[in-house]
Amino acid sequence: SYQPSPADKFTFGLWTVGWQGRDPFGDATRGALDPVESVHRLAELGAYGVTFHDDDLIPFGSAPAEREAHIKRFREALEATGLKVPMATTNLFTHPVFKDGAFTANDRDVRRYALRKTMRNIDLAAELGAEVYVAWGGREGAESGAAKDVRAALDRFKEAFDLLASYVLERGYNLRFALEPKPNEPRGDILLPTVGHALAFIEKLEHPELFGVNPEVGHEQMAGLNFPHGIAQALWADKLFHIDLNGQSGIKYDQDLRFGAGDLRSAFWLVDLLESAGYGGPRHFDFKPPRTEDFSGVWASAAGCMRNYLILKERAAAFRADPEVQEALRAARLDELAAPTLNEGESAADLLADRSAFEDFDVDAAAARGMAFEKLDQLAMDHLLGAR
Ligand code: GLT
Ligand code: MN
Ligand code: MN
Ligand code: MN
Repeated sequence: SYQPSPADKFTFGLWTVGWQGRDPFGDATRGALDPVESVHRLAELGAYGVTFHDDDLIPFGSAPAEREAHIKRFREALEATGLKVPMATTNLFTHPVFKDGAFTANDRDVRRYALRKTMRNIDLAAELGAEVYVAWGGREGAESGAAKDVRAALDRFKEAFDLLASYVLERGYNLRFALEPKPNEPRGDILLPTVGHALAFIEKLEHPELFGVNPEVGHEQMAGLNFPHGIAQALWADKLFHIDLNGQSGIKYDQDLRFGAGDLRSAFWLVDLLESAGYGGPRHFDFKPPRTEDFSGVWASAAGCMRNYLILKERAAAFRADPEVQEALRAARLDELAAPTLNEGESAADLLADRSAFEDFDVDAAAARGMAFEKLDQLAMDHLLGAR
């Protein structure tokens, strides 16, 4: 059966099931959801944990006593259900003060305020046991050219993350940061638009070891990119600190569909990759139950995310275990790709001396070899569709 349990490590943002359906063209279609109710519902559905923005839990502008009361109720719900908080993040995009961004806003006082807001929530994240702190720079960007000096903005971005890293180290928190790329929306163009941009940026920070990525399915697909390939590179770089699972159909607005909706083949290869690579982090859903749904639709959508993951996990395992697939993988020479191109200890001089590599290499015969990829991919398709 596809019944999720905490061992599956499924987590949900409070803002996902709690999304009220407000979009640029229409008002909310659902009422507010009490975070305490979300915790209970998600636990009943078999989730492992919840994640939050400061403002999801504590309404923006709450007085200190109210703030404590919200945190207390939330803690009690966590204790009652056993749900964990593996990740937290900061809302640096809803309030109009962040209209030109937060860490890279042109206004220096806004940048200082954004740092303070983040540091305060980092304290809470650490208190609640979170080990990953996500940074989605949704409004770090621009709509027009001269409005943003991108090189200066990247200096400010680095300054912010260097400060936050030193803060976490000073406080002795067991917390690492995961940068979440997105190409556009809500800004016309957002800084660090893809996984690749984020990985390159991280290497310029004072403490690159404390930083990884939190790629979101739909965000890479909005840029027309292959999500499993981006995830593979993040894994290869040891930088997959967290992941946002959802669904997207091609290059258009950020759909945030439930996981498995949208590009199903990409979802299959993603689950195959995460499971075969032994990714140990939470399977975090960042989706928006469509605004057509009432609350029963919200919970059906949340349950669907987990169910689709588990179905795909089963299909991917069946694909890998199928002897015909293993033979097809050999025919496609995946084992050869896994072997180093040079012999052990072989130098450039040795390669130059190897006539079989060049002078005697039969280029035409090699060019004529078929790769046998279509048969392999059809086997995958059969497994995905339940036809094998
Ligand atoms: C917002 C965004 C998401 C980010 C969240 C973290 S908030 O919903 O669309 O992709 O992951 O700030
Ligand atoms: Mn996300
Ligand atoms: Mn999204
Ligand atoms: Mn989102």
